[in-house]
Amino acid sequence: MDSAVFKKRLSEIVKNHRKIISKRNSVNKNWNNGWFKRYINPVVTREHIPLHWRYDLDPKTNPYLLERLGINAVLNPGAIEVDGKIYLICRVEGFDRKSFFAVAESKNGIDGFKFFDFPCVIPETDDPDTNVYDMRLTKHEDGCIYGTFCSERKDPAAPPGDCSSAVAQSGIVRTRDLKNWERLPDLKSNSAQQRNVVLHPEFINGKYAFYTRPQDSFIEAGKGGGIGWALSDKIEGAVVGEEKIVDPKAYHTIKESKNGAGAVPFRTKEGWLHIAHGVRNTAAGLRYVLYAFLCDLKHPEKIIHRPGGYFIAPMGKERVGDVSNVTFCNGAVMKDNGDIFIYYASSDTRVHVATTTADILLDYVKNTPEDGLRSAANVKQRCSLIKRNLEVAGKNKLLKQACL
Ligand code: M1P
Repeated sequence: MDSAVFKKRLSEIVKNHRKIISKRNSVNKNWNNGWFKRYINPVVTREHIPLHWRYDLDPKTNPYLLERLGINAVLNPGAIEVDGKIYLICRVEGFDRKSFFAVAESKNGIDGFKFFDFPCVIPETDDPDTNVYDMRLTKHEDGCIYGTFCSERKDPAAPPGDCSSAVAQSGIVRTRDLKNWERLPDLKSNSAQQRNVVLHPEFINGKYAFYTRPQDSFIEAGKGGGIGWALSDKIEGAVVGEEKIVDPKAYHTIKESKNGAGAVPFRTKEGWLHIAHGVRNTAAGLRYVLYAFLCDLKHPEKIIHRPGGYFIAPMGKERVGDVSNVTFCNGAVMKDNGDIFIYYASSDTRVHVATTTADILLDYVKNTPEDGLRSAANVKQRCSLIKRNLEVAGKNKLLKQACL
């Protein structure tokens, strides 16, 4: 290939990449339930990954300017605010199925995300991880930023020929600048499988507190499951004993198959706000949705409000991707003024933002009725809403328009 052709291809890929990373975002006006704002564009996709992470840009070694190391998806970021900027530690998955972490930063949190110069280099332990993903970033009151993530290794008990069975445990890293990462020993617990581990941002009785998910097998919760809560005396070589179930999975709900803690909870004036994920089975496979709940300020292991149903479910194009019908969140940011940015991935493929405020979320968790757990109970709930509305509307013309 002559150099003119190389140059032409280069100008095309550069132009396309610039277009993607400079795309402004705007609110999707078709979504209007008042809980949060949805946005037209995803905030980070595989196409946002810098070109020099994917292409060999040397015409001598790559005369056709082919992509050498493709990126399949960018999903499930942990999130943190530092000096007013928002940083996402994204799970980036190569064409080779392996995930790694990479940090992207934005001034406003809704567009303009740009990756750091290099992906994160996460040290391995003596027992190397085969795959790492879904990091939660906790700004802890001990002064450090911690990342808890899923570390996956081949199940040593897998029979010959079984190349899928895996063991998932929680890896832990520590950083002060999101660039240099110190690997601490993995969390030790009594559970066979451990994913979706979140480090609570404050000490509890002088101990480090973790939301966990004790699970029997890799995909299925089995007899285990639910969001657990456990304390560790230390973070360097963290060990937890009994995992008290804070939020169990429940029959015929959005979390009937399994659930898991999501973003690091926000401290608000009325309690710790959580965004978690719930999973149920359908004829089309597992369906992952996000739900919210509020925990007591002094006892973060105690739920005080649990609205029924889901908070965010996949909508429109979000429904389709590598693993369809999935919304997943492991990162959100609350600014000092109460503005909240929830980062969620759709169908394990790309990352979106939903924005809301602490006041709105508190209103949502406190005033959305709990799931009645039976059709008849939920019809009763809805009839009582309708009756109250008809009374309130009375002869008020404006309100009556909403009661037709
Ligand atoms: O594919 C959906 C999600 O499946 C897993 O979540 P959980 O452990 O709750 O089943 C994770 O692999 C997650 O990354 C993925 O988005």
